[in-house]
Amino acid sequence: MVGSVGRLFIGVDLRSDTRQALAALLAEDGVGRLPGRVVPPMNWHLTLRFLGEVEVVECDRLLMELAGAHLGNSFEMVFDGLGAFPRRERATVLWVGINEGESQLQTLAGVVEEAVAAAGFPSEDRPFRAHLTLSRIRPPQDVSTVIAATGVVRLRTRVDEITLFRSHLEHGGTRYEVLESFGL
Ligand code: 2AM
Repeated sequence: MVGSVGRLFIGVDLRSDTRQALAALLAEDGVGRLPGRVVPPMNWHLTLRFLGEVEVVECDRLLMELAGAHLGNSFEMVFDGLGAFPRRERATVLWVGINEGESQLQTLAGVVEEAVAAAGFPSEDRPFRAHLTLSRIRPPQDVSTVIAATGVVRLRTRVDEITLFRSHLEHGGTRYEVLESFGL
């Protein structure tokens, strides 16, 4: 069958209690008004691998590879502090970083990359950096003050599955649909 399944990516979804707790923490810290295009809490996730437009056949192969992949054990991760890409003084992405659990996420991203490669996708050359995007900033802005003004954003949660998402670009903004989840 020929045709596109849409714009896909593989990531770590947040449990709803984690989503709420993180939103509350950020609000408490006065990060109510972030610069740029703010990602609404319901869209928060960690991207492990962006795929772009995917054909039906490629998607079938990917689902098979992910289902057979050795994703490892579930683990705990700790969200810890804000940061920016490419740098604070000229930021295009403002994010929440991961402290504990970062190496496991790195390993997981590696396993996902192998599955993606086995499914026939070209390899990703950008190095993986675990982060949760809070806002996308165009043109770039200095976010040093926003980051400095933020108190301790520390939240522990458990990663026990990865998710294949489809992103829908709609008038009201982006909507992420869960296509399939794979337990660790
Ligand atoms: P980000 O969190 O760093 O912004 C869904 O669009 C996810 O895929 C986003 O969270 C984004 O990661 C990532 N993404 C979007 N477009 C991308 C691209 N062209 N290359 C790599 N990652 C992309």
